[in-house]
Amino acid sequence: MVNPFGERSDLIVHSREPFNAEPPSARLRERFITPNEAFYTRSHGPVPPLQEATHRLRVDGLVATTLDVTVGDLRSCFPERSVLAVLQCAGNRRAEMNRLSEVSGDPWQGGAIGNAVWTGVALHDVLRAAGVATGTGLHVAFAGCDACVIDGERFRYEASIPLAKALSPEVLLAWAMNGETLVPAHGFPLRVIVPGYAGVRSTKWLERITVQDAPSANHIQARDYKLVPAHVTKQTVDWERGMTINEMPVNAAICEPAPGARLAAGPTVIRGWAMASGRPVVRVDVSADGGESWGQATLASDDESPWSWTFWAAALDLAPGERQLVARAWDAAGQTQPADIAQVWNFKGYLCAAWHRVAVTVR
Ligand SMILES: Nc1nc2c(c(=O)[nH]1)N[C@H]1C(S)=C(S)[C@@H](COP(=O)(O)O)O[C@H]1N2
Ligand SMILES: [Mo]
Repeated sequence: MVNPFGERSDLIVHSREPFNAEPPSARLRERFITPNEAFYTRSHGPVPPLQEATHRLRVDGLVATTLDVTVGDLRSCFPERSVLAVLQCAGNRRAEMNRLSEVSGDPWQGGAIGNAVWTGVALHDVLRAAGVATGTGLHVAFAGCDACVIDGERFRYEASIPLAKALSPEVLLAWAMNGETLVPAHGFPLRVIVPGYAGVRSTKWLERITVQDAPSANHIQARDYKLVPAHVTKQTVDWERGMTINEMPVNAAICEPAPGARLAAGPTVIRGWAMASGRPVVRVDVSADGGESWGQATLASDDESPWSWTFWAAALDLAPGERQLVARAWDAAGQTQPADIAQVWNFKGYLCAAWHRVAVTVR
């Protein structure tokens, strides 16, 4: 099954092969834990047909003992762990950047994000069992078995993270999502989950983990998913100077009402999500006048996991006219979001975390 959403008609499909699709924002706000059938999918190539019984994972590189294991071996050798964590594409909200000036990549609206309970084993347990090397400057690369084609180049998917993050307890090799076996589109039978990092590091269809002294040289790691300044173009980009996108910035989105909604004057409730990659979201401000004046939303606090998102809601009293609703979140370090898309625009359309603005008509 390539399309894990079933026959839902409200889906925003960016491409069929590979299958890239997101739910409308309002669907995301229905449940704090995103149901599997409402969770975006983002793949660079076709979903590989894999079987759990025969699938093998190799752990090699700077380890004392190379491991070659099945998912069953992982289940029986290591304690099971679960983490509630957001998975978000680095290109989420990219469509808003397109309105300023065109960016490359699928025009994700606000739905390339979801919050799920991931279950599997801790990566650090597996790395320790292999006798992982110690030292600074080491990296852990995750290879999938899917073949991607980008700019005419065909290659296996691979991404890496620093060893220090790989040894953090929240990083999992996961086989289940919200208590159900992963479906093929989400990485069956085994994927990496790197809470707090952009989705690109969470390799699906995992077949190899390599401990090495440099980041992966793969296209995905070396010539993509990097943040560059606004003046850099596809023609002038020097990928080595780009910043590797790992942690995601504090961000918030209005899920309801939808852009272009027609609302009755008077009290209206606006709702959305906010997240800050491991730091608590401490405040969400909302405005009904484009950011001239602000009030505070109520947070549906979540003590369960620092990797989860936060839901928020606010009551606004709307006067008739064209109104611009705005939301911005603050994290526990007192950091908030930039006001304008122009401050964060980049030709790849990554990390769109400017104030979220939704235009509505009030009568
Ligand atoms: N093997 C493999 N892993 C992958 C990808 C991919 O194309 N191939 N896409 C990555 C990207 S860019 C994102 S945002 C997440 C999306 O995970 P999902 O489809 O389960 O939502 O998977 C990541 N892992
Ligand atoms: Mo992504």
